[in-house]
Amino acid sequence: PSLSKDAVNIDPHHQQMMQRCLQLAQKAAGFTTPNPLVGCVIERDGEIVGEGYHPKAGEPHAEVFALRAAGDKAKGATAYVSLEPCNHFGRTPPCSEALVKAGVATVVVGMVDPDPRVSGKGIERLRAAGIQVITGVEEADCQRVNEAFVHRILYQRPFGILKYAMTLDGKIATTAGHSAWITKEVARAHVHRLRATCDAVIVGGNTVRRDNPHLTTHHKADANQPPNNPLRVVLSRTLDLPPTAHLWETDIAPTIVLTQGHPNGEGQAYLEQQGVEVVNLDELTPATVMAYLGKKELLSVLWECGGTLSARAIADGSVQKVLAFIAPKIVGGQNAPSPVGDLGFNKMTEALQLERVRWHIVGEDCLVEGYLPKPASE
Ligand code: AOF
Ligand code: ZN
Repeated sequence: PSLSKDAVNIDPHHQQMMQRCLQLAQKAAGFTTPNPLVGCVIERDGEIVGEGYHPKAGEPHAEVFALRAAGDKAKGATAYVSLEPCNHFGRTPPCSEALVKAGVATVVVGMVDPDPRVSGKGIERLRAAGIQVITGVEEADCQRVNEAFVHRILYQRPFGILKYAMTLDGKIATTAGHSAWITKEVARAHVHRLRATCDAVIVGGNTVRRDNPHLTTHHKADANQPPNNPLRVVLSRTLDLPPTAHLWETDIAPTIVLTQGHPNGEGQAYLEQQGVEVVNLDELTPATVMAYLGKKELLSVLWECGGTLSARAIADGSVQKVLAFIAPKIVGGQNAPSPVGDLGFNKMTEALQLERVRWHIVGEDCLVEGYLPKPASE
């Protein structure tokens, strides 16, 4: 459904309240998969009488928490929600009915729900009950907060983020392969926050052999809870992997090794003994990996791999967003590795031009954030 036809989206007060919804929604970042991040604020006579957000799949939706907090004050109030209220019986009953029952007068919606079970029907139901509905408030920000959810709903695949750190001269390691550390603490803390909000981190066998990474997070959203580690995923055709690696420490975080065929029964048995799950896919490519992780209902994955795999992931449409950290240092080296391997381009005009680019200063380093252009087929 088109948002523009009745979008009243430049009222600064509405925008401010919607930003508050997004702030609430993001408290649960990394915990709601496969569900979206949603925040809700209920306001009456210029006073906030209830707030809520969706904490976790299976738990009540944002609107329910906000309505509970508002109690009788919801009558005649305005409800702000960052995502269209649902109109279906899923894990929980429809929020549209809850809003109607509570007697709210107005609902301000950030974005239409792309989920075909809901899309437009929640808004329709509210209007049919005589509630005034205003849509498209801070829509771009609402879309961005739920970009992974939206992508998975539309393409049945997780949203792929390629993250790398390189020197000012475009190297991710020295010629000898040494890479710790390229960026400083502030940028590294940023990566830990990112891992805490992604469902999986992917590397290739080469990275395990060369860097022995942990791929865990030190970031704690809640001081009383353990860090929210992502699923660690290794792609390896040969299963020729080191016998000891931090990734096999599965009491800290789960690890899956994805392979193709049955190349190495002994290697597989050894990994399984360590608690690593080994999965044989018919064909091992970034796209088949994304399809597999999509079936597991993951929303977002972080490619933290080397240049060969990152080029393949870009080429087969498994990367939607790029996060490139750039450290102001020069390491040199004709053969020192760079973040993206061969894409088969000959002319500079073929280069992939990132869209919606934003530049951030992160401590002493820089972070460039942007989206890859969608392939013509999407
Ligand atoms: C949420 N939280 O605050 C809102 C959602 O499986 P269910 O019953 O929890 O329904 C999930 C769907 O509900 C989700 O895909 C989205 O379309 C809609 N709205 N979901 O998890 C919320 N408002
Ligand atoms: Zn709902």
